[in-house]
Amino acid sequence: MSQHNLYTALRAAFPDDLDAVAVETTAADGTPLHYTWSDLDRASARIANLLASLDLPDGSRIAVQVEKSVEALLLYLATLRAGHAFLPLNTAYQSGEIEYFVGNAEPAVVVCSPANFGWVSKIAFTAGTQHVFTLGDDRTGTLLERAAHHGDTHLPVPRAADDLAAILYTSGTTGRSKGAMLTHGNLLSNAQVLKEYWGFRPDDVLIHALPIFHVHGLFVAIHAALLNGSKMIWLARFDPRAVVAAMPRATVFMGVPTLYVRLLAEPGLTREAVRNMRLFIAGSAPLLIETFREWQQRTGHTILERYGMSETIMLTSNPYTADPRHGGQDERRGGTVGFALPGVGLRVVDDAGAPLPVGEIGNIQVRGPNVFKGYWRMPEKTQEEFSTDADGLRWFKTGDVGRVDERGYVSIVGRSKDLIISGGYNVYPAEIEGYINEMPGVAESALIGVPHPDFGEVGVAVITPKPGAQLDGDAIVGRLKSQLANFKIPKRCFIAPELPRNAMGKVQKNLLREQHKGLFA
Ligand code: MCA
Ligand code: AMP
Repeated sequence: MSQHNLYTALRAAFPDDLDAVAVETTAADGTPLHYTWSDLDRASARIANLLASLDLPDGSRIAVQVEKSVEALLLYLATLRAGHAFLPLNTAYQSGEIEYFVGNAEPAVVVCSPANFGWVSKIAFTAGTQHVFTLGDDRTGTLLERAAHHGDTHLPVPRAADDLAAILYTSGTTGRSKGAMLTHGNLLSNAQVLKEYWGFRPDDVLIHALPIFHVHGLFVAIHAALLNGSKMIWLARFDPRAVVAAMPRATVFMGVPTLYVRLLAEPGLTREAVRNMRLFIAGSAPLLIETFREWQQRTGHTILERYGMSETIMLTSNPYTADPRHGGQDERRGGTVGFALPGVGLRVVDDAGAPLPVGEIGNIQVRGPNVFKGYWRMPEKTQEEFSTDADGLRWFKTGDVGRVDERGYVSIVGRSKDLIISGGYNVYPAEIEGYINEMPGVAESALIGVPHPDFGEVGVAVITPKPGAQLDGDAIVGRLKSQLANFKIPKRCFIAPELPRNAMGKVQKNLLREQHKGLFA
């Protein structure tokens, strides 16, 4: 069964010349660093051997909250090799958030930044975790110290396609986050489809400028490069100038729309700068048509927009070259997310679950080998999110609202889930409202998404006080900052005597959105 261990497939795609450079990056002090394919294989073997030496139960969760580094990538590869489940956590998460994830996932191993060891290890040990290691972004920490004592060869643990490879927490519309369980088969099948669909070539060079704790940076980008034996130019954080400077040596770039907006503000972005590039891919949030057009005019390149989710990895994509399934159509259409990827079933249904005719707007449901196994220890929630059709096929309810045109192009026109996507990060209003509502003097609150020129959308809170209470929006923001990841903090807080409600008593967020839509214009 070892052929289903994702690492086996990635390793098989490494080039013959293992001494060629696989990852090029820069240390924090500016020193250039090069990792060969052999380095990736041997260093991840050492960490896999360390994990094996801990005698962990099969399928243990390895929770990781560390700054981006090549060593963090090695830890991901090592976790696959060792047959455990990788659980990446956003570096912006604060102690309350980490406490929930660790309590819920019960990881056998937690890896954190050396600076956070004090509070993270306390949470981990309290939750019963046996092993806490540290990993800095400068090749320091106990993980590498311990791994250095282990051998640099390791055979991937045999895994079935259905075995768990990763858990990605994604917030729910109500209540707490749910852990989406992705298998080796989910990840590999999707990576193989994208490799073909996006025409990846061994001589491609990918600029990797995204965080590696979500699907986009961790799976879509890394697997695309590794499954092709393509080099990555690895940037620890997104810096538009550094991305433009890397372009003459690169061929592919992937980013959320905010990255494209910021690149367009960079004077160095010229046709000359992109002369070697073959493909720009965008996703994770809607790409504004203005950004799509401005990019075309400025660079001569047409951004390829695609759509996916943590639960499904990639679902649709605009074509890279002619798509024979769609009459040889090769146009990348702005404002659409393209066609359902090969192997992905996509349908649009009404609220009762009945399929709608071509062109009509409704709820998007999907199926395919990329669709996750279920939510970690939440069988009922999992069941609620799937529907079974008359032929017995199971469809996952995406919570996205859209349509498919007569040519097969999918457009996302809205969401049935109450979700704000800010700079590519998801913010679930219910979570933030919960924190605000617990503060003294607060009667109730509503978090709405309003348009923002940089982040696409940002959260704005409207809060009503209890009778006689005096509330201060800035103080509320200050308090939230100590409790929640920074991207979840409302950019503004308004105090209002009441929230608008409909006849059923439901808060009319659409009216609040309308009222505040020009806030950041
Ligand atoms: C940073 N800030 C934000 C965000 N990021 N505010 C709202 N939304 C954000 N996304 C705020 C911080 O709170 C802080 O505010 C200030 O900006 C500076 O923080 P810093 O960390 O320095 O910001 P940055 O480095 O400029 O980050 C912006 C960013 C980052 C590079 C756009 O947000 C980013 O990397 N986004 C990509 C997310 C991503 O990879 N998503 C993929 C999810 P203050 O100073 O007030 O504290 S995967 C997915 O969605 C699916 C499956 C898919 O289809 O791909
Ligand atoms: P996540 O929970 O981080 O996996 O976010 C998944 C959600 O991001 C999807 O359900 C969509 O709402 C949104 N999304 C991803 N890509 C796109 C896109 N290209 N256009 C519009 N929305 C997108």
